[in-house]
Amino acid sequence: MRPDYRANRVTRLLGCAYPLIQGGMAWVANAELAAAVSNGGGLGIIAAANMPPELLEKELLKVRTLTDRPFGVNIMLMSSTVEDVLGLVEKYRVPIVTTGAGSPGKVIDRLKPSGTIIVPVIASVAQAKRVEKQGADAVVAEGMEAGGHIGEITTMVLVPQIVDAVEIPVVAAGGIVDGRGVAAAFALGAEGVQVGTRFVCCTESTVHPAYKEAIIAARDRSNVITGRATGHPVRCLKNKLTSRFEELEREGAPIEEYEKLGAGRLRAAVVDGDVEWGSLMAGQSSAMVDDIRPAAEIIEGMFSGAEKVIRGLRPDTDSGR
Ligand code: TUI
Repeated sequence: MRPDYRANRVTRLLGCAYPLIQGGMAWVANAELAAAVSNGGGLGIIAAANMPPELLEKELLKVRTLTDRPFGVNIMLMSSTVEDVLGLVEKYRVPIVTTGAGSPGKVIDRLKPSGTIIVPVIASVAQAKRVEKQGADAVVAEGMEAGGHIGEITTMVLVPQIVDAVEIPVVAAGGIVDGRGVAAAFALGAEGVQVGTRFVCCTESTVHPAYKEAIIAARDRSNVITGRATGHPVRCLKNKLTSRFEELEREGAPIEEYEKLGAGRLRAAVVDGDVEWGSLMAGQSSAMVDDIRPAAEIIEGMFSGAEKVIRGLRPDTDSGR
């Protein structure tokens, strides 16, 4: 029997069938991906990142043609376009907003009065407590297994601490790709999962095939964290770009050198498929991704897999006794 996720605080809050949020991956999370995830029963997300406002507007119009289910927009708080993004979220009545890479106080103050549901992605207990006080509806606790810009604490250790520290529902992120990961997240007290890397490799993802193949080829030690010296550590698959970043770190190069080297690299990877000099942001879970499947199948597989794991932990439930 399928557990009734409608009874879960996260699905009730987000209005979707499964307590799963798609990661707000810059350049990757467009209308096609968001619609595929929402149509598969999760919450699809369009990443506003540094998108020019007219492009984000196009994506918001497009997603409505592809799904009538709830979806969200991720606001990257380090972006210079935050004001424009807020205007578009209001104009198109986006029901749910996730935030990353900063403190979302201003976003909450601005969007809360119109009823927008706000779910900040955070990476420490202090940040979780702060966003709860600021009025967040739920929180995504993102461990350092995740791809892109990350904190310093693992999912295994971060999630239970945040569950203990706040009253609002906690969604676990970082390293989750299959039923085992979903079951583990729930065992730690999370009421949902956020999944990024796995969806880069879904059929509907418009990411360049070479990027998808790099994730599929990745093994346990294929990831590296660069940029610690800049205060913005980023996890990517190892390539020529990450080796050059490591050299800069050894040399103690000034921040401007990192910025110069990093400019345009994510776009180069996602759009042009430059797997040597592009920024292949991806989580440690890359090692566990070995195929490209439709988003709906991935979601269904994760939750039916989780059920099997949970049943296996309680053998008496299957024995008929
Ligand atoms: O935001 C992410 N992941 C990202 S953002 C991104 S774009 C980027 N590229 C290069 C450098 C920086 C950004 C790629 N991947 N995940 C959510 C996340 N948010 N992880 C950690 C945080 C975070 C960090 C600081 C949340 C709050 C925060 O508050 C700052 C403070 O003052 O405590």
